[in-house]
Amino acid sequence: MKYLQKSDPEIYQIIQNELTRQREGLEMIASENYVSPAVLAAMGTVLTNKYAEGYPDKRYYGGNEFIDQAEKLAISRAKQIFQAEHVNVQPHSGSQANAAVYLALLEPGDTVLSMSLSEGGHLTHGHKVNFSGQFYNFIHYGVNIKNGLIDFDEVRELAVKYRPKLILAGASAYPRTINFSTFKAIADEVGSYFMVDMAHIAGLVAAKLHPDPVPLADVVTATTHKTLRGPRGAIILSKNINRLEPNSKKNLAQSIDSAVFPGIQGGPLEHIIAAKAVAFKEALSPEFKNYQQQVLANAQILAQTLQDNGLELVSGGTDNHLLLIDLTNTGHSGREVESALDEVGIYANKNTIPNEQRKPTDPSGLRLGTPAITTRGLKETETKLVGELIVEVIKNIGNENIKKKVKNTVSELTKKFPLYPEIL
Ligand code: DSN
Repeated sequence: MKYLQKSDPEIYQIIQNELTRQREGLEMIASENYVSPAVLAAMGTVLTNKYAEGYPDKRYYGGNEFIDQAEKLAISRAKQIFQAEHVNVQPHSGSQANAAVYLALLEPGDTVLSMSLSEGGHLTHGHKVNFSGQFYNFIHYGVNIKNGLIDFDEVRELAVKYRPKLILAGASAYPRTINFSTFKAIADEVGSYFMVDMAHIAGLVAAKLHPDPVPLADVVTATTHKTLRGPRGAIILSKNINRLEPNSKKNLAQSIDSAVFPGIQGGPLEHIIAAKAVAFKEALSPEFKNYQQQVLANAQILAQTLQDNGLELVSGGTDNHLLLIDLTNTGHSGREVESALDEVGIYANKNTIPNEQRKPTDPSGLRLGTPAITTRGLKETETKLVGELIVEVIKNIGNENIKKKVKNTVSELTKKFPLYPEIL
């Protein structure tokens, strides 16, 4: 960093300010995490200088001897984690990964069945403002309004009615276990491809603490920076490497690879791919499983604390790393609460809830997650305290003295769990 400090003090200072914000705050955004210093180090390397369009041993540029070694290591480690037949580690993001799968499997206008964004899905699962909703004919299922669980009767009814070419499971704000076997049975019944976007739960799947979609789905996408705790990016896992795709000379894995490059991306980010390899090595360690168990234990105590203090959770609790507060009875909106928590150094995000009656920019819910605070070292006792602080802010949203008190407690707590002490 000393080179940066000298050559560009402005950007250096902004990065330092962000480091301080991260150190002095409690990160409760369910999709965020802190990478290890080793992952961070791999990202800031000379690998960023290299063009490597193509795949290992089949590049369009010379000089890729070491780049190939890094990418092959990333692929073999990801295969080992997920017992996958084929892995593409090049997608720059979850959105790119999903775009590549659609390009590989669908023609424009084809029908896809997925969870709606407002009930827990994702923008790239066919929302009308996203490319996915503009190029393909997405039909959406949601959750049962009474219990907040995926409504499989509705999924099956829609699948039988619309005969989608692809059924997509996976969510961004669903606090419960996803039953991939039932999705697979429905996909088989109607002859659809079955895709899973496990971005949020990839770390839990890696640690075998969530049912594994990999043996069931044709294709699985995952971001690498959420529970998987790697650099910002994504991977695509695919199977059926011996089956040729309809009207194609390619098998599924080859179709996915061609869709990523040259389909939607050019040169891969090899510094990020090296950092993915480092994160995958970490995910193969016994420590990683302990970490994921603690993520779940912390989510349980957080849910319990919020409920004990009168807050309502969508679906009545959580099975995974995230939970969704229905703020309707508090008289406050998600936006108000997000901003009040921001003031005290607790970071969360406003979120729609099932059957949302408000605007998406100011919805009725707040999403919280435990991956980042768990990486930081917080266990049940501290997570319970965090839950109590969140309740205190929600119940005293306009009270500056209480918020000041909460901010001081956040500050004391974060000092006990220093973040990146090795970075000056
Ligand atoms: N933006 C991510 C999330 O917060 O869940 C999904 O891509």
